Amino acid sequence: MRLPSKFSASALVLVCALAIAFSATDNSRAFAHGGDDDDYAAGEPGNSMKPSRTVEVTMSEANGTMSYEPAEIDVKKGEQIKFIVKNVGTLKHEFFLDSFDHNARHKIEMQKNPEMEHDDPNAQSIEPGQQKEILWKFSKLGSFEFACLIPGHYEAGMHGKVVVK
Ligand SMILES: [Cu+2]
Repeated sequence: MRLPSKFSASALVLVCALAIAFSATDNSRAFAHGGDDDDYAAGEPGNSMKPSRTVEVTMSEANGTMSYEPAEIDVKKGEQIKFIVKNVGTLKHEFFLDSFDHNARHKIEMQKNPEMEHDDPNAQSIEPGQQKEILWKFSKLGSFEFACLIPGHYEAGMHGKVVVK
């Protein structure tokens, strides 16, 4: 007889905790938007004092497509990656590393504000002929996305994924 009521009480606590967690997350993102997000879904900013593996990623356009090379990168959980992202194309591009969900939401914001510039630990805007570094620690398991959220670029093929195992 005690078990069901205990169960529902703890279920209720769990629901409340989730509701609070979600509203806190929403608030922090809403607050941070327009500036930088401190809510990183793909892991955490890297520490330059710690070892890292370098991965070069090039961005380009050709034959009506836009792409990253490589478009899929495998890492181990806890691994720190130094992305050297080179724009070898003729248009400005971005490297935006986040969850698929966050990128999808940010893409909608960029449709309203296409001139948005990014200079964050997980996101850089890169002019043609330039390169930037992103040092990132993949502290969470799962699949994450790097994408260019300049209107039209994602649809033209400019996205890739990082699989953390
Ligand atoms: Cu682009």
